[in-house]
Amino acid sequence: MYAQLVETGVKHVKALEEMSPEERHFQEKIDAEIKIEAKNWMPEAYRQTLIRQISQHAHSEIVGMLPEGNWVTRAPSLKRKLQLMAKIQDEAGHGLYLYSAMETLGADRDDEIAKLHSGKAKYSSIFNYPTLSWADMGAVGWLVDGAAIVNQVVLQRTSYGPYARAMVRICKEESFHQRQGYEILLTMMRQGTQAQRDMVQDAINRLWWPALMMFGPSDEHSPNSAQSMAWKIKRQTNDELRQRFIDQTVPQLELLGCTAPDPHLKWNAERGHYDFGDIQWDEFYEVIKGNGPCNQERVATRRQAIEGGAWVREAAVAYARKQQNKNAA
Ligand code: FAQ
Repeated sequence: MYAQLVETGVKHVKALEEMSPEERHFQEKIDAEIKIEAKNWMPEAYRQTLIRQISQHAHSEIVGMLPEGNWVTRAPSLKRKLQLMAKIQDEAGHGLYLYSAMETLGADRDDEIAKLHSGKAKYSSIFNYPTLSWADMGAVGWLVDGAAIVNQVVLQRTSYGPYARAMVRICKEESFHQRQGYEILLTMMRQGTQAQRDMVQDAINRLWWPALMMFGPSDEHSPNSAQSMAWKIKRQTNDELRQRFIDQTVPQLELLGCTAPDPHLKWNAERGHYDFGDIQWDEFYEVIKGNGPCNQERVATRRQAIEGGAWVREAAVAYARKQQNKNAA
């Protein structure tokens, strides 16, 4: 697959003979599955690719708290509310590990967050869709965390050590999120009223395609994949991961007694995979350009949170300074 990507020439990937001795040594380490650590030499483009991907990933975790935060005050029971709050807090933790991993590459957290707030930085397209009913809390956990796991399990083997290690704990927590989401949906389907079952199907209808878009553009239109695969930042391509997600999700969909909004979704015995219909890539590109249903609202909420919390940070710094002066006296 990697060779195929190089052939499509999406972005030029240097062959060994085009590399400087330092670059060749670096690539040999990668090929030998030796992790790259923060203080090791690395090509500047490798560093920048990681800062781009890890910061986008961190922003996704933080912005991803917002669609679920929308339902904390309206959870149907105390138990559901506690579960949802625990999940949202986990996502905040994931953002913090990832910002820390990004800082090991020399990036400045405040600068990267400022890019998010000015609308310059990307974060996962999925979080620009609204969460309209309680069933969306189940569908987000099942489909969105489910898609995130498929992508992140592979990232546990990414070539940059701090990113790979952050992924180990994140994956454990995401599996809990995925199961709690699925359990919400199963409960609604098996113990709920017809109106609740309809709500589940409606949530799946709205979130199915956006969940498939989380894996990014198809391989032939993915400018970063060839180089990221060569550097083993990515271990599998966008399309390979998307197919894996579909293959493992359809049996769960059937167990729920629901359907996907895709008339072309069908098991293909010859390929050993599900076939599926065309993804609306125009919609994906509009969303990542900032024109999705909730982009403006999400960025505005983040900006408000950072501005509203400024006094807390200022007070903490003033208090630390006061303690320092006291200790010095
Ligand atoms: N949304 O060349 P590629 C979660 C951009 S975590 C927005 O294929 P790459 C947990 C891409 O950045 C979800 N933008 O790029 C949770 C690039 O733009 P650039 C986040 C997208 O990096 C659950 C351009 O398109 N997970 O959900 C998207 O090689 C519930 C070209 O694409 C991660 O970030 C998209 N879906 O592959 C939290 C995982 N797809 O920067 C709360 C780590 C692509 O060149 C609640 N990231 N783009 O201008 C990755 O694995 C990769 O970055 C990909 C994209 C696979 C997302």
